[in-house]
Amino acid sequence: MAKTKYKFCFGPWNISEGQDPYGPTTRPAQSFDWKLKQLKKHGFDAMMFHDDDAVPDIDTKSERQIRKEARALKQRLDDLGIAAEMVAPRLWFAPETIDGAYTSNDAKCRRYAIERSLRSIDIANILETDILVLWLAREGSYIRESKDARRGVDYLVQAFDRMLAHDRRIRLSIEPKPNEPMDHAYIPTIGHALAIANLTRDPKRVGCLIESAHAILAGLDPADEIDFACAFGKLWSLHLNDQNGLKYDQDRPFGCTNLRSAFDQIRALERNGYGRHGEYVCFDVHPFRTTRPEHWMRHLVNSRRTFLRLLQKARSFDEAEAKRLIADRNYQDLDQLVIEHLMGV
Ligand code: GLO
Ligand code: MG
Repeated sequence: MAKTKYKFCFGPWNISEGQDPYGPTTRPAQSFDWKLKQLKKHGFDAMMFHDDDAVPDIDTKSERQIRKEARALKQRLDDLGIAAEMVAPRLWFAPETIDGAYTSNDAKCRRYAIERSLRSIDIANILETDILVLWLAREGSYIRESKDARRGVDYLVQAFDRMLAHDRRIRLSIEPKPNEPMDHAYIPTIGHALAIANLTRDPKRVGCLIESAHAILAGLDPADEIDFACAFGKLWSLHLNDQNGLKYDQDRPFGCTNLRSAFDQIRALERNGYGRHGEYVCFDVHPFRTTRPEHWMRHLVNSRRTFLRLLQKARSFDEAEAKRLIADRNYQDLDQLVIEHLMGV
């Protein structure tokens, strides 16, 4: 079978300015046009969009205005030959989402979250992508007794059903993350995402997105998460990055910390044929705070470069020898085979 030719993307938020909870930005903001140009220049094919990346200040705009601005953006993307990989409602900034979005205790806030998601679907239609990514940032609890997690599931299903009914083609790609900003999230793993899909009106249009760092934060192996999602035919998007252990979400360059795990993630993508039906490899990575403006694209360029180098490693791995060692239950030498292959000796 012909080898998969992977397509790459990132989001405008991945060219971030360096602020953290303890200090301000360390780089001046770049314009959206600059980001689009960089994307093309560095061999990427598509951009991911939050709803308000596509239509800034979306909450102040009418449906008509939102559509008009989305159409103007589509024209710009077409002129530059850039696709939109997905649209994601940003449901963690507005005052209405302080206590959660779809699962807020306040009915008005829940309505806000659903309405905003429907507008995101309208934008996705105009940008010609059928993927709505749902990173359920504030769906969870800080204080367990403040929420009813069973009701939380019902609210999530109600919200997903509204989105599925709004558009017959849209597919919901749930991005699980176990914590941050919440203490505990309601959909912490791919298993949770795929289980809740079955409660919706159209389970086959509810799938998932795996982010390497989020899997690591959940104490899971990202490669196994990939295999699991693919066993259901439900891996529709991917945020590759890296994470150094159980601490704040780091969004480090792909492979920079867990090189062997990155190799295993690529092997999992390869054996499942990820990318053969138009799926993209997205890098949800951020520059280190120390990064100078003139080195601004390096984290993205390097992640893509590492991916392509590890892809060669995955494709040149001695599968016959691995098979022989597996048959002999000689996992010691299988382990060493992998290590030496990665070391290039
Ligand atoms: C944060 C998430 C975030 C989402 C993005 C798309 O931890 O990874 O970056 O991927 O907002 O919805
Ligand atoms: Mg992500």
